[in-house]
Amino acid sequence: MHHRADALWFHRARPDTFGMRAAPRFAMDFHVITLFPEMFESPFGGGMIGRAIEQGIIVLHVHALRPYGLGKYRQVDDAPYGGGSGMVMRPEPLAAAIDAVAEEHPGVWKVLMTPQGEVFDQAIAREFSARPGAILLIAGRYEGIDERVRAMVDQEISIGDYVLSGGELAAMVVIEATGRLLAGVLGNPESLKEESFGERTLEYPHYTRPEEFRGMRVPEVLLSGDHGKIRAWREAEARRRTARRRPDLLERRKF
Ligand code: 6GU
Repeated sequence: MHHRADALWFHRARPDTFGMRAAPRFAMDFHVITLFPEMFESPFGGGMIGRAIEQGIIVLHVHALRPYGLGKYRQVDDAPYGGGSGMVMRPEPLAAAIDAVAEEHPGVWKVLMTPQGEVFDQAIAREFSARPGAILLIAGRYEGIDERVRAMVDQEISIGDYVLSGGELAAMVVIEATGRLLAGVLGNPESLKEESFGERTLEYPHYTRPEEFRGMRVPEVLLSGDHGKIRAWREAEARRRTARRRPDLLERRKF
């Protein structure tokens, strides 16, 4: 039997499960199935997501796949039928791990991390952050996973057109991008509002002190104190930049 003991927990007990609180606070559970649970330790030890985990806004459950492996050696992969190089992840350990998580969290949204999936973007991050239930991210390794695992998941996600050795980093990208959209994770919710403009355009250029650095001056308009003019300048710059660097964003009006 595989129980909670098999999962590594990198979060403190959720502080908002009992007692009084000033305002109802939303918490989101992420589950990950991986052969390398250690990979999830330091990336979430600091920063915004680390703090959100400490505060119980994000609850991260990392489930090691190895205990679900087959036989004495807890085998999780095998040679491909039909021949060819590399190993393929067998379906049974993944199925057992997925079932174990789903049993504890009925209705959990199951996502397979794979380069063949739908490409993750800000719209999917938003969808995920608005989901009522937990999200399970399944990180594959080796050359691939047995095709029949696809029947066990709700969605397949890639983080872009390049090859990673495993889905772990991809899963972390999804957790970071989704987690920071949850209420209370960002220090300043205003910056999220400003970003929604930035979803179909790149950001405008930012400047801080000093006024002159190595011969480069801060644009005068930013020193003018005229907030209407500043807003107009920023929007124009953002649009100009997007047209130059990422015209695809202007064409693809998804948001
Ligand atoms: Cl989700 N997995 C792997 N192995 N490589 C990737 C990816 C995922 N997304 C982009 N490249």
